[in-house]
Amino acid sequence: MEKIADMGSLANILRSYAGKSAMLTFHSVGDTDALASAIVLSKFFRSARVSTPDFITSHSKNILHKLGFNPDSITNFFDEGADVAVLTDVNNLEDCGKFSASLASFSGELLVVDHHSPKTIGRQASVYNDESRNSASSIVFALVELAGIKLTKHEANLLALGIISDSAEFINSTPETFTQVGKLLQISGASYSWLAQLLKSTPSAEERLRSIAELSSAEKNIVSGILFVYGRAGYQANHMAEDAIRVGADVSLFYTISETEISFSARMRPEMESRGIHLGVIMKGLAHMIGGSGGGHPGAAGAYGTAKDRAAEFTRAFIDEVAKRKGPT
Ligand SMILES: [Mn+2]
Repeated sequence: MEKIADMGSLANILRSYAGKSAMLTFHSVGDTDALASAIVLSKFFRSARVSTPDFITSHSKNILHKLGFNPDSITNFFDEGADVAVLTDVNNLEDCGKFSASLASFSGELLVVDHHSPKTIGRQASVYNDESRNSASSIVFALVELAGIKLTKHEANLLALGIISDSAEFINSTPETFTQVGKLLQISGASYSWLAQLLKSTPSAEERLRSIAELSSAEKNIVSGILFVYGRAGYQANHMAEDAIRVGADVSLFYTISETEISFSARMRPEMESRGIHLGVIMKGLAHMIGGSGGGHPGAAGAYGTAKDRAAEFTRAFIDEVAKRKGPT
């Protein structure tokens, strides 16, 4: 594993890849930042495919669709034949779910572009990690500018949404966040209110009714001063978890069960991060309980696995882990 010292060196590496083919991928359950950074980075290659280890969130799927991209072009095909595999928005193989093993044995080069705290990768890889940036999309836009690559209006909007969504709509931002989003809006000609609307797309009356019903039947408990809201979601666990935070929960955890697996989504109010709680770390640590994998960001994370009957144990362990981490670090 080789650390790439600065963005100039990263740009040089990408320049040297111009004639190559690439497969770009990201953490399991790809979000808007993961997708935006992968899709725009693919411009640096002669040919490229963006693949997800499992699926992408329905929210980001919706965003792709509304911005004029084809969400079905993102498949979960692992391209063994690519010259280069690129990981964005993730810096370890474990969080790449079903692609982990294939990435470990991938015979081509591996390039990592990420903004999370650095991790070790147990294989040859070139790694660019910039924790000072709040999103992978922010790194990719800086890179695009440095390399003098032109963005289409769609791409500019997508990168802007990657940055905005990972900054929790500017809550975790730096002056650079605003500068970049400003430049991207200039390129696309879109208004901020239109983009912000895409992040909030109002569900149908039926969907909202279901959310309210599910939220009111969810479990609610205060443990160590933390308000937890949790339970089974009939439809989309991530939306339920987000709704719970919106109505005042400190931490939420919802799951869905499909024919083959159980899938959890956890969310947390941003202020809780100062207590040293990192949901991504917690979900990753507990995923073995459901025979699968997990991970994500401090305030938004997921886990899925095949042990469909372990929902209650997983939930209990999750609450214990979060409550234990209470207190400033
Ligand atoms: Mn990200």
